[in-house]
Amino acid sequence: MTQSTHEGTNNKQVPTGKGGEIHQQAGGKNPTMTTAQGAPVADDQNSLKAGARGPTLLEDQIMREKIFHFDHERIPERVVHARGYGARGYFESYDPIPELTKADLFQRKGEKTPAFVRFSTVAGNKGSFDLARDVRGFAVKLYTQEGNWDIVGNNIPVFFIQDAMKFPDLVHAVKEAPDRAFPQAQSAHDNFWDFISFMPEAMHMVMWQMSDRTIPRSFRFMEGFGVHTFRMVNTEGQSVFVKFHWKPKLGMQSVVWNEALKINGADPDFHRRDLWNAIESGDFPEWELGLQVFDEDFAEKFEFDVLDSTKLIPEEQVPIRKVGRLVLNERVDNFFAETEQVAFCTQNIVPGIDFSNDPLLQGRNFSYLDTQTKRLGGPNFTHIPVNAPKCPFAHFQQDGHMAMHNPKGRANYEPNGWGDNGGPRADARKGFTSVPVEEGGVKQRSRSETFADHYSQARQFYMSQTEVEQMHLADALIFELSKVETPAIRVRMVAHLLNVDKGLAEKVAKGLRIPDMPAPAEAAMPTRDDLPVSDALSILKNAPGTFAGRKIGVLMADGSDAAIFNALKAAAKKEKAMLAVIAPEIGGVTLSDGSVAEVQEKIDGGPSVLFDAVCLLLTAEGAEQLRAMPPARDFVADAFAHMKFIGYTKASAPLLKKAGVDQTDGGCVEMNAEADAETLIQTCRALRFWKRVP
Ligand code: HDD
Repeated sequence: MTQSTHEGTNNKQVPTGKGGEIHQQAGGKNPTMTTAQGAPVADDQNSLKAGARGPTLLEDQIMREKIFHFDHERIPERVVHARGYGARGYFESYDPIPELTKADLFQRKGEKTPAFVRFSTVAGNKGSFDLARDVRGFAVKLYTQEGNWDIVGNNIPVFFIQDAMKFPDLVHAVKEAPDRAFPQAQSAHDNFWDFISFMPEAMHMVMWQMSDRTIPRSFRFMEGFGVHTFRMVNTEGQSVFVKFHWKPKLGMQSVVWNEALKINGADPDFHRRDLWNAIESGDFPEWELGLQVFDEDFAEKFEFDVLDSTKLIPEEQVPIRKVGRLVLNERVDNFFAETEQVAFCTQNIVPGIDFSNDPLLQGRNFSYLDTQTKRLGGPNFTHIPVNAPKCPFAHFQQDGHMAMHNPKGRANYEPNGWGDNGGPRADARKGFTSVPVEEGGVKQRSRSETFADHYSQARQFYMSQTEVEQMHLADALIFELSKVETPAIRVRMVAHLLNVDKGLAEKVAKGLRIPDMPAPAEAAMPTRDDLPVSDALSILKNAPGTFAGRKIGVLMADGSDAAIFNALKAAAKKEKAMLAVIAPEIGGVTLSDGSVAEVQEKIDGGPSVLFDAVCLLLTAEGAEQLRAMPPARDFVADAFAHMKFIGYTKASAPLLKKAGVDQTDGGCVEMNAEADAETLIQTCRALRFWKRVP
C-alpha cells in the first residue's frame, strides 16, 4: 500500500533506497561538493587525463556523471502553453456554500487551502516572449483535504472549438508551420486564419482574441475562467450547474498593441518579472473566486447550450457570487521542480464537484493525463512534490519509473483477508460519487443542433465594448490579416465578420483594401440582434479607479528637483504603486539638494513601454542632455502615443518638442511643486488618457 502525507512543495529532501527513508540534501552555505552518489569531489574543473596535455580518460567517473546528467536535463515542453510562470499561494473561503457543494474547501469560513497557479501563453515555445497576442492560461491547483482539484482555465471565458476532436488541428494551425518553423508565438499568419476561416464556431472566441484581453498588462490584471459548465453537488445529492470565475483584485488592464510589440523587445520576460517582483515586494496578487450557479430550468431556458464552450452566460443574466479569494504569496524555490513539472489535469476533481457533458471537457479529461505521462516520463508524476496531494492518500498503485512511494507490507490488492494489515478500503459514504444523471442515446458522431448559433454572442461581445475597445479590435484584425499572405483567406474572414457586425466588417475590409465586399459567410443560424449589451465583457467599462500595483517611470538627470521627486515617491507609495528612475547612466543621479537617487534603468534599457505612466522630472540642462538621445525621444513619443499620463516640468519642453509632442493635453500634468506629485498619481488612476486617441 502506498500511504503518505505530503512532504511539502520544496525539493530539499531526497529519498534513499532503504525503506523509503528520507535523507536531507547537504545543507549549510558551502557544503563539500559530491557526486550524485554522495562521493566527495576534489576537483570539479579538470577532467582526468593521461598527462597534462594527454587524452581524457574514460575512467573519469566524476566527469562522466556530470556530463551524463547535463545531457538529460531537458524534458519535452508542453505541447501547448509551453511558456508559463507559476507561484504558490492559498485559497481562502469566506462564504461557505455547503448548500451547493460538499467540496471540503468550501465548508468553513476563513479556512485556507494551499494552491499552486501557473499562468501561460498558448502558442509560443518555452523561450518565447511574454507579450504575444495570445490567450493566457490560468491554471489553479487546489490541494484540498479531499484531494487535488485542478481548475485548468484561461483568461477568456469561451473557446475556439466545441469538440475536443478539433484541438490538434487548432493547435497545429496556430503554431509555427511545419515546413518553415515560423512564425513563433503568434496567430498572425496564413495557417491560423485559414483554419479559422473554415470554423464559424470560433468567431466568438476570435472577438475575445482580437480584443485587448490577449495583451494583458500582467498576469495580475487579468480575469480567469473555468470556461466549461461544471456541476456541484451537496451532501444531500442535490446538484447544480456552475461556472468558475477569477476576478483580479487590482482590476483588469491591458497594454496597447504597439506597446506589446516593443515590450517583447525591451523585456521578453515582462509578465514573469512582474509576478516575481510583486510577490518579492510583498504586494501579493489576489483574485476573488466567483461562481455563476444555475439549475436545469435555467439551462433549458437559456438562449444557448450550457454545454457549448464557445458560449458564455452573461453576468447580468446569472450574477456572480463571490465565495473566496486566491492569494499568491510565495515564489517557487526552483522553476523546474515546480513550474515546469506541475501537472494540471482537468480530470482532477474532488467530492462535491463533477463534470458536465461538454464535449470539449470530456476530451480534455483524456488529454491532460496522457500528456503528463509523456512529458514527465511515466505514471508516477504524482510523486513529484508539486503534484502530490497534501492530504493523506492511500491506494494500491505501485512500481513504474521513478516510484517514490512504495508499498509496505504484503497487501497490494483488494479484496484481501489481511484485516487491519489489509490496507485501504473504498468508502461509499465518503468517497467520490458521480451525480447520477440519466444518460442514453444513439451512438453517433454529430454536433448538437443547440450548438449551431456561431455569431450571436460574437456580436454581443463586440457591441458590449467601448468605442476605443471596438477600435482596438478592428485594428487587431487588420494587423493580423495584413500578415496573411493569401488574399482569399482575408476575404473569407471578412465574410464571417459580416455576420458579426457590418460596421466591423467594413472597417476591416477598408483596412485591408479589399476592393469588393464579399457576401456574408453561410450561417447555420441568423445572428441575433436582440442580445443586450453586457458591460461585464468590457475591460474599460470596469476600470478599477486605482493606480495600485502599477508602475510610474521617472526620467531624471543630474539636477532634478529633489523635493518633487521625494513627494512623487511618497505619493506612489501611498497609492501602493511602484516607481522606477530612468537616467542617462545607471550609477545614480545627483538631485537638486545634492542627494543621490538610485537609478533602476539606463535610458536605453528602460523605454516607457515598461511603465504605466511617466514623469519627466528634468531641469533645462537635463532636458538638453536627453534631447540628444534617441531612446529618450522614443521614451516620450511612445508614452504620448500609448495614451499614457505624463508628468513634466516646464523645463522638459525641449525634450517633449523633440519627441513630437508640440502640445500637451489633459493627460499631461505640469510638475511645478511637491503638491503636483499627488495630482499626477491621482490622475494616473484612470490608467490611460483615452481622449488622446487620434
Ligand atoms: Fe488545454 C494545457 C487551458 C482545451 C489539451 N490547457 C493547458 C494549460 C491550460 C489549458 C491553462 C496549461 C496548464 C499548465 O499551466 O500546465 N485548454 C485550456 C482551456 C481549454 C483547453 C481553458 C478549453 C476550455 N486543452 C484543451 C483541449 C485539449 C487540451 C480541448 C485536448 C483535447 N491542454 C491540453 C494538453 C496540455 C494543455 C495538451 C498541454 C500541457 C498540458 O496539457 O499539461 O493536454
